[in-house]
Amino acid sequence: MSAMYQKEVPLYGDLIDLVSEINTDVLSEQPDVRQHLERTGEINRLNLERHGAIRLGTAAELSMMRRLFAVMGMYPVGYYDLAPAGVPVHSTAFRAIETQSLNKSPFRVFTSLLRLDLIDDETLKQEVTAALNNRQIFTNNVIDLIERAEEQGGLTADDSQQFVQEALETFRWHDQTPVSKALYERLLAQHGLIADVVGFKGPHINHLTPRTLDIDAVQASMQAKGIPSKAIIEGSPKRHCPILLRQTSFKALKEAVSFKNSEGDYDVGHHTARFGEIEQRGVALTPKGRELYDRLLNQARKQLGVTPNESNASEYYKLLNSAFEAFPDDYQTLHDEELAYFYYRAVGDLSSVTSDFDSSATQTEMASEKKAIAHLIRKGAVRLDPIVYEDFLPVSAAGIFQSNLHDEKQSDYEGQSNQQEFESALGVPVYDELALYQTLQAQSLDTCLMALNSNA
Ligand code: OOG
Ligand code: NI
Repeated sequence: MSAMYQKEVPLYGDLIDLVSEINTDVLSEQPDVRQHLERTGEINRLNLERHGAIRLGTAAELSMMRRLFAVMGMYPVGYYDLAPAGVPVHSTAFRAIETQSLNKSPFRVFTSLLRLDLIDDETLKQEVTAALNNRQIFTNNVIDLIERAEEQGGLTADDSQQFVQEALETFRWHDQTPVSKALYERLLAQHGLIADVVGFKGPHINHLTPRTLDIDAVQASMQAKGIPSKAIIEGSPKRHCPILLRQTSFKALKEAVSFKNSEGDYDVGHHTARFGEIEQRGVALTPKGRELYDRLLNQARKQLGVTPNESNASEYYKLLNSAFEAFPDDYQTLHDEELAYFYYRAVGDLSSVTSDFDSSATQTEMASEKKAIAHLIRKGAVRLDPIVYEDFLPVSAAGIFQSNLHDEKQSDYEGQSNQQEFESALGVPVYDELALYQTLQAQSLDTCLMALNSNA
């Protein structure tokens, strides 16, 4: 998919080069970062993409997409409602859910479903439904292979190869549209995203996102090179201990497309949808940490008074920096105040601490367990490793969507957030991301305590 996208969107190839140059600089200037990445094995896949995004039109498409991702061990995690930000979709992210699988491939696909219930023009709604019911975004072969994988509990190596080739077809760009230019323009007038979903043969991948070790440097470098970057970096300000997710992108390109007309011929035109993005991830936050993050982010945005843009970017960063002074910036405090999730690792020389460590008390009483852990961390017998945030942020996602929609009107939809309807379209409930982090932390604590007990 990466090779296909670099070919389709050459500017994305330039972005990849830029990101890998900057990653190389960071690795040579910051040996501690290099050591950490070597220890976790991440160094080998540093410059690989971390996520991509697609937009779907119908419940049937979403449910088949869920089955397609399941073949690769990717499951829907989280529910994101973009309607309050004026984007008529709701979304989930397909990704691996176990630590081992995430280490092998942390790739995720942000997947949105168009909310037709938010279109108020009844005639247009009917045309949209007809156009969507008329398209088949999956090849017959991929559907056969999905069914085979479900029946057999997996695919042979040969079938897997074929599956990847067939699945790729769904994400390919088509520059000849199945709709007329007139219909496309009416869709566009309703909302840019509706035109992007309904006007095309399939859910072309609309961006891919590599990981950078220094997002501020990539943003500055894009601006220096004249790459049309998004006005601001979404997420927290630059910190010593990164939290959640920071993202920026280059804006979607205007691309030539041909619209099918009634003479069976094509009319020329253009469409703007595909872009490139960069991300930098940090530690996952607990509900308490997330609450603080949301409050500080809202505070900065309220103080700014308008949506951040090119002309107020430096003012916005100033407000953001000062708001986030209230967010502790060392791992020990983030842990002790239960703001973030961590893996507990048994390390170091245990003999110095085991006499202090009463395992029966730690296992029966939370309070004394916490105390014992804090003690072991201070003594250097237990190390905290941040659990990386694997998911997305609605405010950031809305910012990414909006920077690529070139319509002036900034509506916000009244419609209720509708997770139940999304899940019934999907065919299963989404995983709760917070529960997943909580489980990872709890499991690592058990393993850590077991290791300490067996060494005691
Ligand atoms: C998805 C935008 C959201 C992110 O990284 O938050 C996103 C889209 O434009 O389809 O990708
Ligand atoms: Ni993205």
